[in-house]
Amino acid sequence: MTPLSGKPGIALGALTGFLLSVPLLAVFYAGWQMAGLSFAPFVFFNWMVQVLPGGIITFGIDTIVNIIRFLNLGETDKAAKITEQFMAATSFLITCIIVNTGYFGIMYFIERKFSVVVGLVLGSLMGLGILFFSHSIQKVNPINSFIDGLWIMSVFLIWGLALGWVYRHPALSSPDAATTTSEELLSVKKVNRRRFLIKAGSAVAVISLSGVILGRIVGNRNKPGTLNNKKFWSSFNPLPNASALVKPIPGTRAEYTPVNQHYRIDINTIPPVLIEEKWRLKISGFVEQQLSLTLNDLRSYEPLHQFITLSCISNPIAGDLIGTTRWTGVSLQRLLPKLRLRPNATHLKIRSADGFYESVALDEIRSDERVMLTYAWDGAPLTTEHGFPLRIYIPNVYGMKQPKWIESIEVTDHWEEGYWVSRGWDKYARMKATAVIDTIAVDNMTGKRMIQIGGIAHAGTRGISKVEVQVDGGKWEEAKLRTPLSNQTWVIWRYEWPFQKGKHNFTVRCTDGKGIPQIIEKAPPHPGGASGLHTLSRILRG
Ligand SMILES: Nc1nc2c(c(=O)[nH]1)N[C@H]1C(S)=C(S)[C@@H](COP(=O)(O)O)O[C@H]1N2
Ligand SMILES: [Mo]
Repeated sequence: MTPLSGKPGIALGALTGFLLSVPLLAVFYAGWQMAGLSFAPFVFFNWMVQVLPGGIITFGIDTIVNIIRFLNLGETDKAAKITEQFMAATSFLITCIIVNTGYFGIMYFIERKFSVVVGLVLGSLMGLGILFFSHSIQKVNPINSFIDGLWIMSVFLIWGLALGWVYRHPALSSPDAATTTSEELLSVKKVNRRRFLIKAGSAVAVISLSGVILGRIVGNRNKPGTLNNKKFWSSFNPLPNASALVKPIPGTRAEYTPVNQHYRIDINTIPPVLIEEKWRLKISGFVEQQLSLTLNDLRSYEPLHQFITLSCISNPIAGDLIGTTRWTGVSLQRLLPKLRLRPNATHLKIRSADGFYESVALDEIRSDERVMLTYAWDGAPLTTEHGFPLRIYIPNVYGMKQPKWIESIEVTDHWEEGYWVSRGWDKYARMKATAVIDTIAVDNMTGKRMIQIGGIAHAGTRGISKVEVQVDGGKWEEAKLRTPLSNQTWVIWRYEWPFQKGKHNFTVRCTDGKGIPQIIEKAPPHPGGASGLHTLSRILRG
């Protein structure tokens, strides 16, 4: 379409929108990687995630987890984060292209000489929008929020400026019916436009590539203390069940999960980075006096060490969103006298740097010393991904009730729904008993010709009293149980079955420490955690 006014059309709006938003993305990426400044696409995406209704998000998470498992894309949590980051970048790009096209539309009605002014107005609106999102999701960055704000605004203003300038560029204007006198002039115009677009495209490529390359190089150098230089407890100490007689079948998942292999699930595209020196645990509400504790204050209490299996409620049967390590912290029971609670206090509302929250009953804390403010995993301070500097441990419930990156505790006189409960997940989120086959050691059958089957069973803090295996729908046979790391962790089991040629189905089930069998009925993770039996088929050849 050729506007009569000679103004560039909508299609050019979309094209230049693409050309302008790619470097925008790259510049934000460089700022994030090099200086820890806000990456606008993630701010935008995280805000959308928090604002959209829980049902849509839950559906989104389930879909992503299912696709990843279906396509066998590797570790669910890592693949999910990458998918999420990809979605964030794409939706940002698309939004920018739409805005850009909209601008070309608006300019239809506005004199061309105002193009830069309108571009700047649009840029500042975009910048303010991102600032607003970043403020409302309480993203905490080490960087000074004034500098961050300045950065976001400047980048968007420059973007707006570029937009206005590009719009006005003579090469983009359409041949005007009145001024186009000959075919020749028209083709000169076309050539000019093509030249301009090629030049602009090259500029975009250069800016974008340098942004990404700079970001990568400098970003990798700036990465804060990676895992290898940390002192992990397990590198120097034997596990408490090291001498247990029942050994795992090779191929069973590691009984003790290395911290860098522990699954990670949270609502953040990039985790909040808190600085120990600046961080305080603020305690307010129904207390005689408000408190502000440092991490060292918490470390000065006698530490409690607990071997714990944590599982995400989104973990499907036989999924990998579950892990076991040694948690260290201060029992909340021990801390209570220090809080000087008022008589009407009944609950603690725990709030995190990312806007996540959960409330815990004081009754539960008083009756269970295991409820713990945790500051170390495997003997080292929590990593950024896993909630540095402080997270909570609440026995027997899924991870959705256990905030990481805790910043404050408000003492209240009532129960409140936690973050995921108010988004449609189970109120209690009590861990369900599940048993999983990790390995059927088919090629390990020389010698005695026994098929070795092994895996884990888990029932929160209720423990596991029995695991049984069934082959081809036959009799349920008891597996051997390995002494667990603690009664708060999963249990490793093993079972041997005399070799028989052909295709066979292996099914496993468990009974918790209280003698209650696991739920056999299949249920998806939403809303109360997955249930059902795990079955694997193998073809055994002689
Ligand atoms: N602040 C905060 N804490 C959080 C979450 C979150 O999104 N934000 N996610 C929860 C969920 S759903 C799970 S499964 C666990 C996962 O802990 P991990 O990532 O250390 O394994 O953290 C929990 N704590
Ligand atoms: Mo979770």
